Amino acid sequence: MFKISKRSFTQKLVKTALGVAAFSTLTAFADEPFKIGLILPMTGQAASTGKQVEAGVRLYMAQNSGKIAGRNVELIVKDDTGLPDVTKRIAQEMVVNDKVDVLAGFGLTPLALATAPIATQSKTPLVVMAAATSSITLASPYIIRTSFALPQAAVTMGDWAAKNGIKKAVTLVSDYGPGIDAEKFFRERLLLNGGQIMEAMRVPLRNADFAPFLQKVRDLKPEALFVFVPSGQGTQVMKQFAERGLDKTGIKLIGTGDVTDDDLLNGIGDVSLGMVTSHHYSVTHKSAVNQKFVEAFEKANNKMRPNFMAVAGYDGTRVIYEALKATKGKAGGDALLAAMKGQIFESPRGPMFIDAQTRDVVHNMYIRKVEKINGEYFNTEFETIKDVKDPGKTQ
Ligand code: VNL
Repeated sequence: MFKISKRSFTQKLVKTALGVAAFSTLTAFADEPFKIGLILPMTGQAASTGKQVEAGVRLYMAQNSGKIAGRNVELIVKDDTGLPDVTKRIAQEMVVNDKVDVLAGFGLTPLALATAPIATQSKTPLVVMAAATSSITLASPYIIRTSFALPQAAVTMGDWAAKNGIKKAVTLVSDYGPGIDAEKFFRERLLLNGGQIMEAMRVPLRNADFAPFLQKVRDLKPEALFVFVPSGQGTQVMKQFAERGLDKTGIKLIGTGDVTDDDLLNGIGDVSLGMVTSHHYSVTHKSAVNQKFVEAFEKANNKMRPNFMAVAGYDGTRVIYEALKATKGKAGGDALLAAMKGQIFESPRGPMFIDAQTRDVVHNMYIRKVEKINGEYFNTEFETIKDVKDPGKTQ
């Protein structure tokens, strides 16, 4: 009798204790902010990318302030200066000390690749908002990408060039992941269409001097020069192209949209006029969603124009917020990751889809040319290739 009652008493105690524990985890969970660890190059050669991505993230957060599924969202921003070891160390600290729920940012391919193992080991979703080498998404099953993949731009540019009578081209790319993707996929398409690459030139990523390469292009006299350089370096290539007088030789300048970065065009000026590029975002993209985005972005950033990096930051933040809503505020890497996969929505760039299988972005590619409108320089879209998946993933 005594034994039984003692047992039931203990059982009751255990039950109450469990109840209290369950209740307190629930409340703790709702009180805990949801943390996004944003790692970007805010100084150094890729600083313009850091600035644009951060501004895109902050705009989305300002437009969607308040609690998401009962939780406050906290943003932690750290500068990795564009060095992979630093990115990795910051990511580790953010996961271990700050207990971030998501890692985001990644201005250059080597920075994303260095951090991928941390995402895998800690099961933390990692949203790539800038880097664009095709293989990045293969580096960890926890990577989601909202920027783009270089082959999407290179293949569509190769098709356009071939269709527009370009048979002989020279390629000039930055000598690392995205440049090598751009070179490979542009070349494949041109060859497939009966064209020829006269020379494939690779320029170092850091402290690039394009002059000797451009001199060689002048001597080779191709019909077109296809260029990829990362966002921020376009000014230098275009200015040196003009300084060498290549703009007077009839050699057509084409490339991926990274070169005619919307953010830089007004500083580049007349030499950019008529340059044809392929890209997924242009500030002039005609849609109500984009018009609203550009107005709000310029207003919040002292008239700075958003470029494709800003849009990827904005869209990436949306993917994170919607995932948190879908899990009803529950973080935990796997649940959050599952809710990021397959998202489909209208971005300022146009329709956008996160392919659940590849965790990569599927979106339209636009062929654009640089034009002067009311004294300012813009990329204007004149052809759309719909729903382009990364061609690098199907090979
Ligand atoms: C990368 C690709 C970086 C495209 C870029 O700008 C870019 C990269 C900083 O993967 O490193 O425009």
